[in-house]
Amino acid sequence: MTESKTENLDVVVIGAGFAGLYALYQFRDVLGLNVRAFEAGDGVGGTWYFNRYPGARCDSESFYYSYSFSEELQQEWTWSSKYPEQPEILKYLEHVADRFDLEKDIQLSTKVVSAVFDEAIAKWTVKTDRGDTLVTQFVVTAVGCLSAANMPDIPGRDDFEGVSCHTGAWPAAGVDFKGKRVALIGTGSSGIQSTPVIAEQADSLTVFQRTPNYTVPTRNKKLTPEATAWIKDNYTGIRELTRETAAGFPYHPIERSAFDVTEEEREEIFERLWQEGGFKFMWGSFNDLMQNKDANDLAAEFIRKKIREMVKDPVTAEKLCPTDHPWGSKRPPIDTDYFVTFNRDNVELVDIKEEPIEAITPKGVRTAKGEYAVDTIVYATGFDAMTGSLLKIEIEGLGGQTLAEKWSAGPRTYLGLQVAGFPNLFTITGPGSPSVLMNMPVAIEQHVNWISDCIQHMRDTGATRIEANLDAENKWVEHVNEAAQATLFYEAKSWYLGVNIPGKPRVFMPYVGGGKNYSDICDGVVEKGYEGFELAS
Ligand code: N01
Repeated sequence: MTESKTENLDVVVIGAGFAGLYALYQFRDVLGLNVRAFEAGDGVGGTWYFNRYPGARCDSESFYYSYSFSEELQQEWTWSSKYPEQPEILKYLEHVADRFDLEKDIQLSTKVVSAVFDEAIAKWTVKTDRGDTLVTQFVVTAVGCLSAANMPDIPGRDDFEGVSCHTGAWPAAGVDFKGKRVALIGTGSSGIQSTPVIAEQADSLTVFQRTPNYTVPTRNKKLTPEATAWIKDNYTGIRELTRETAAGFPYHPIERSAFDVTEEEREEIFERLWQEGGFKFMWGSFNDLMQNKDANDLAAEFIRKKIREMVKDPVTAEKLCPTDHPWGSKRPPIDTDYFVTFNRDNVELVDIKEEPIEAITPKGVRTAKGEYAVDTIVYATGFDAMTGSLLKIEIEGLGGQTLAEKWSAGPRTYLGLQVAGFPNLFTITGPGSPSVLMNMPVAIEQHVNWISDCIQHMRDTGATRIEANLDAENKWVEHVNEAAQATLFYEAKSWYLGVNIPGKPRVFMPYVGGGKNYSDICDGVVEKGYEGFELAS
């Protein structure tokens, strides 16, 4: 515990990952406010600090999965490859913290435990687990959408005598797999990225799969000096395009249905994008894959065909073929050598729909068919997404209502930015905003800029308090639901819907309406005098 102190601030930022670092920079250096950021990790980086599992890398290309706010920063930083690994992205974020002298206003190794709104003074009292008390006009959460690790409650989990680790809370010292028998539970993006790397290092790897996943090759490659020079020369246009598109990628959307072309042309398009690798398979192919099940089936079958070609054992190949949800209705992973890893002699796939996990024993994993003795268990079991990290903090708004009470039937926000009943609290990439359906830095910069403009507007007009209006919030929640229901997203048991967490309300949390459309809505709200918000002095 550090010495107890009370500070008066303009803004408390919770988190020092991509969102928190930029928020601190923007509020402190651009608006000139008195800001302090609190970060649970022992270093900055958020997601990229905690997700150090083997194989962790970004699924968006480096030149657009990065900040756009500083021309100097983007000119001086050089990415090594299209999809850099976690250490490089963490280094980038450390460089940003250093370059903009952010660390002096970040308190590391500190969790915010509560925030209580005092109506009389229109300020928040924030407390940390290190005994700090802060009185602040604004609280801005930058806690990340995927940062509350989900450790499944499997009987006997704590009795395991070997090493257990979660991909989203990976030990900073690393995990040595050499000579070890390893169990890996979970086949989402994290499990899919780590499987090939662990398989190379360990004596044996047993992958416990509950739901097979569609994944498309990454085809990572080094960025040549020519490619880097082109990117740096064209950053202005690249960044503009990321703000003009639905998913925040700098590529023009394809205006073509899967049924606008012949079968041969369709195969050729899928094949070309499969060879190119990455998310282009989704947004560079056809525009109806997430709306039309028949179109989606064609993409899904193409991927299943590839799985059957790559995996030598037909029984294993069939187990790896997803059939119970449309492609893309769960966040699609991209991979490096995932499926071919199951051709290795030291890798085994266990389908836990066939043989459910009954318990973790002191020696390994016991399923309905027997015990798998292992030395290490890797939980690649995902996150309590979008709301988990916010609800870990005891946030108390007007009338003593807590955020947990307000969201007991699922998150309710206005634009994913504010919650009625919680004035002067802003949630960067909060539920109800495009957030995880976008290239995150683009979503983050748009939110931070909007909040920053809003605070500046309040200063200019003498307002001291802003709160989302309940009616506007209700209409927005309805709109978010309707938008999702018009897509195939509802057909999967995904973390987008909270289905991965027992007891969590089933509510589609991100806004599927698209980044550009969403930012236009946010701008329109400002143009209409912060329509749907109540500002007061
Ligand atoms: O988590 P997930 P993740 N018993 O929730 C299984 C982002 N990300 O960490 O599908 C057995 O996707 C679960 O099974 P099922 C990205 O947005 C980004 O992999 O629920 N299994 C599933 O297979 C991603 O979507 C990047 O049936 C259990 C797996 O665990 C998000 O983070 C890299 C279980 C969890 O998959 C989350 O990905 C990595 C249980 N009790 C992640 N509980 C980059 O861009 C869960 N599972 C770099």
